[in-house]
Amino acid sequence: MTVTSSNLETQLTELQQTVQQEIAAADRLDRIEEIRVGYLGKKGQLSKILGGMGKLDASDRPRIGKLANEVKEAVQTDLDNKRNDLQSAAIQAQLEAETLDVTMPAVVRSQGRRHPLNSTIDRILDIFVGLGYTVATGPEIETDYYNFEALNTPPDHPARDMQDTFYLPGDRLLRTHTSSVQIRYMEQHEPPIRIVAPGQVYRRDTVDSTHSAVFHQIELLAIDKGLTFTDLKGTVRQFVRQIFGDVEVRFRPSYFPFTEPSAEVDVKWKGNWLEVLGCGTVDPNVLKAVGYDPEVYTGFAAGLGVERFAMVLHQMDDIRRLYASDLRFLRQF
Ligand code: 2U9
Repeated sequence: MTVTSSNLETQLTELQQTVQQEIAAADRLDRIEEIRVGYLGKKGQLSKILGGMGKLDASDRPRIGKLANEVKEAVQTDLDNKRNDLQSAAIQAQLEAETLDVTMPAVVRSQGRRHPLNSTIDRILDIFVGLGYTVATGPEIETDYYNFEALNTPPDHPARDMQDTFYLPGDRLLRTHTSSVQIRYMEQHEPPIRIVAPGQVYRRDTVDSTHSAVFHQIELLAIDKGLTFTDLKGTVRQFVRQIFGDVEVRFRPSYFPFTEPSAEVDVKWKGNWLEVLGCGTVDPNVLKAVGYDPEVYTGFAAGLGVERFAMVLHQMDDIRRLYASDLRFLRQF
């Protein structure tokens, strides 16, 4: 095809129209770059058209050259404008996608918390660990030996009655106190011993507002050379004051098969004497049962009911609330 100026003019105007349509239709930024390279690039359509310039009459060249420049600038401007439009639209879309509605109601996640029984156990154990005691645990299913016999509880003792203990088939029973843990521990360790034994215990009690067939105890035991009832009193006083504050404490004589002498401890709480634990000097028969020489070693022990402590500390009137899993109750703690 011969190159004429009108020919080139037509090609240039057509090119401008085609590019403008393509630019108008472009919907992505990389498409803009494709169009630019395709038309204005070194090997693009415009260069190809201008390749024919050399064959033009010299008199036509300035006019066609000017027209080519105008087309190029117009296309470049269109490309720039469209690129800006697409970029703004992209930023706008991103902003909209990332918008935070600060007025939206929060998602309320309910938070778990310690059960009052567990927090009471932790509080009590922390005090004894602070006094140098080690936490010891043992089985809830026990033999008569570990639950009664080794603890100087004779076969005719009322605690052994079918009415008071849950017996299982095969000479097994559900432990009625955690004292069996201390017997097992003493069998495995030589004095000096300072242990605290928390755990669930079982008694055939009729359930009411202050009794449960399953409850929690914490018992402590210290065995060493030269331990006396005075050491027991000091330890109990220290413990009671850490739990209840600066209260009056009173020791009343009592009886337990595994301690001699034995005492019950009361604190003056909101104007009344309140029994909080039992304790005593370990009976020599218990020491003998685990192979300790009672002429060399003495010791003291104490036991308390965790539910009772939790109820006193949190002013609860019914032990059954501690097992009911009622969130309206538990959320108070
Ligand atoms: C060994 C020797 C002695 C543990 C003791 C008590 C006194 C006591 C009760 C408190 C309320 C049980 O939960 S309760 O019903 N316990 O009064 N417990 S002395 O004496 C021991 C333990 C282990 C080897």
